[in-house]
Amino acid sequence: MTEYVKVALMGSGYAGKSTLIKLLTDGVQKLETNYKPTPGMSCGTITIDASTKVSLVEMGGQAHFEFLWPDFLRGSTMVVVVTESNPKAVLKTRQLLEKYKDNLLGAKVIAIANKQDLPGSMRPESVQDLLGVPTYGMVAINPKERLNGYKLIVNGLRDMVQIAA
Ligand SMILES: Nc1nc2c(ncn2[C@@H]2O[C@H](COP(=O)(O)OP(=O)(O)O)[C@@H](O)[C@H]2O)c(=O)[nH]1
Ligand SMILES: [Mg+2]
Repeated sequence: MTEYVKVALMGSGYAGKSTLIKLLTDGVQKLETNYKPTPGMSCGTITIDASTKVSLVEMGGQAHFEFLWPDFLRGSTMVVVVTESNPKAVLKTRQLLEKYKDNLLGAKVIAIANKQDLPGSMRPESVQDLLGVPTYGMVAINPKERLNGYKLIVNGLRDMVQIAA
């Protein structure tokens, strides 16, 4: 029987959550780069091993969806906080983490400092100092980052669920 593990992507609109789902999801080849705000929810599947699949889910980031976040976060084995890497965005993300910290209890939480390709990006270590959770740099529009991103999810889940090999 296949077990589905829920991994929720959390973060402001425009951070790169949908792009990350496309980067990591089984069988998606082409990365679209024109921005469309996610209406409601978006979801993709990652196969980990014969009996484990990950449901990677994103909640629409716009403020008018925020009241749904606690429900959306519930039952997540892992929460990936996605942020743009400019200082203003990182501070906004810190506020979000503070506001929803009770909803993150029991989940493995990591952050992705996305858009490292843009000038003026903070380094992942500096973002980590502000966010207080393990933080990894990413360029979600670069297909070469697919394996890196995949490893972040799998290694994060290793503490939480049984994974073969
Ligand atoms: N330069 C750059 N742009 C990115 C990167 N990741 C995402 N984007 C762009 O940022 C915009 C918002 O991305 P999206 O995934 O829709 O954000 P979401 O609202 O968090 O789902 C899109 O135009 C993406 O192409 C990145 O690593 N670098
Ligand atoms: Mg989106």
